[in-house]
Amino acid sequence: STGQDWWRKSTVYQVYPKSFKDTTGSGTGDIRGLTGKLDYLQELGIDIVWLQPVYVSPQNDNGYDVADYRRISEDFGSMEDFDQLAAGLKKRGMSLMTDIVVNHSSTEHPWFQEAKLSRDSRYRDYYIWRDPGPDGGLPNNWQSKFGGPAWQWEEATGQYFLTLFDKTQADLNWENSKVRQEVADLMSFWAEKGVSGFRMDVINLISKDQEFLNDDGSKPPGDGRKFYTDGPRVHEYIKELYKRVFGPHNVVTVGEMSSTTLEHCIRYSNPHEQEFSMTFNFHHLKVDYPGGNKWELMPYDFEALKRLLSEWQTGMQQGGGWNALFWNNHDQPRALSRFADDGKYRIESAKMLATTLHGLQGTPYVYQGEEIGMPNPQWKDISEFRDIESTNMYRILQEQGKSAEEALTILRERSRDNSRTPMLWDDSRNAGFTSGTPWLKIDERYKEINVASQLPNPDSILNHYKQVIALRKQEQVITDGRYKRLDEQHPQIFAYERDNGQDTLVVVSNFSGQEAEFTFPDDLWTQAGAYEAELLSSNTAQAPAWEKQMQLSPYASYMWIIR
Ligand code: TEU
Repeated sequence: STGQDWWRKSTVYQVYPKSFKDTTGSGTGDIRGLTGKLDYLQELGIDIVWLQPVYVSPQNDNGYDVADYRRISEDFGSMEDFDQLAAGLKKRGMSLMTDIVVNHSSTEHPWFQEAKLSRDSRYRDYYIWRDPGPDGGLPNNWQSKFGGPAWQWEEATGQYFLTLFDKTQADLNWENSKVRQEVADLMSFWAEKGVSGFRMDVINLISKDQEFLNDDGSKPPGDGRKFYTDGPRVHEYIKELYKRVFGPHNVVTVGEMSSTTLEHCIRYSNPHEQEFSMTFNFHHLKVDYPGGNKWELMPYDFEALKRLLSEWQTGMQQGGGWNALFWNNHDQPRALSRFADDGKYRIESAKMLATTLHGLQGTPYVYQGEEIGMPNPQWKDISEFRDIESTNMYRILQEQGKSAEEALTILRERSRDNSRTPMLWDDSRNAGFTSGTPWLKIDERYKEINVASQLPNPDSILNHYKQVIALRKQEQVITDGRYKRLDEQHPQIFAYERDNGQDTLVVVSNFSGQEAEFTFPDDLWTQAGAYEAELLSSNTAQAPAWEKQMQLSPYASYMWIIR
């Protein structure tokens, strides 16, 4: 069915379990810690909890290197703990979404452990093996997303295997129908255990052009991704999964689309295609990457941010696709520090980002800590970082000629660890996250920024999130209103409307630390000016009167409805 699906009015809360809540003193979070916080999430108005990987894993990429797809790692608890979590969510009318990481497995997975021993292994073709290239070197020039070549040499059998990410994350061979059946079986296993949603990791990379040609270095950056992003059979593979798992179990699904295009995301998420319910795309989170390069710094391009958000709203709407809406996740620095102000105007700008995102069409994702305004931490030195991509890049940037200090400056802004510091529950030791030694540093500001201090405060960031999340269920126009941008290249303001023929929603946000003046376009004002607009959300004590011209204070953000 289209348009009526329950998850189109849902809000998802993303849990990075390693950093959410530790109940054993191990210093890393666990499943019981999450189960103990379900009342908190229910109170926030969350419908779906996305639990990131808790499977058996060597933790080289914090669980995105899976060594057993059906077993819970002891680091996070037991299968009984998982069952209690699922029951706890069900009891509250909430849903559990789990992470499925099947573009690659850990090299410690039994399949790989057997495959690497012999070219005749029954699991050999579960992975992607190639002979050395004509010059005796690497099969081609593809680069890993975490730096270095995308091929690892296996001495025993004299071949290379493909690793688009860490060298301990071996790409699975989706050309092999046995691999595709294994994935369908493992997803059905979890669906039968009560999982009603799946997030599929870098799922648009699973179909590789079988020529494995060299990348000629043209755009996008010559790292080979044009030969495996949205590859030749990707839609076929996802439709097959829909038939085998998504349809029969009626689960909500979100595909993480690394790079990708609007056209593909329409195909991935238009219900008539029977592929995914929705897609994550990352174009709006690359507007501070000079020439698409994550490891160079520049102030973010505000006009590009607004243009991309608008293009994807309009494009997906016209194509019948459905966006996963997000500012934050465990791979990105905190949006509060990146696109707004984590200092003087921290509270106003955290609320501004929430209002701006939650008025858009799609399913919003709240990443743990975002709802209390957690910023990027202050990193002292390289020893504080844990992320494999960050520690690799600290070395690679210096190999490329940057000084250690320059590399650290880049890491402070770009590192995925920025969003992985433990959740701040209260002002007790370690912010109430653990009684042990936290695996990653606790943000110094935990005494000022934590859940306990915000729960009772009606003006807190937390209660602002609760308010905007509730609006999605109250106002149909947020689900189906046609999107239209209202600001013409304004240097400070992002403004848009949503109109569904009954109601018109208007959102106006000041993304700057200065006063800003906004004038409604004539045509909107002609229609709307005559009506009294009802203020649905505000992040300042006084909202401007409903006038054609408005003055907005720094990071002010408002949502009105005209009925
Ligand atoms: O991320 C995909 C991915 O490409 C991101 O890691 C990001 O684009 C990268 O940091 C490049 O700068 C998924 C998971 O979300 C991520 O945590 C995993 O590390 C990755 O896949 C491999 O499984």
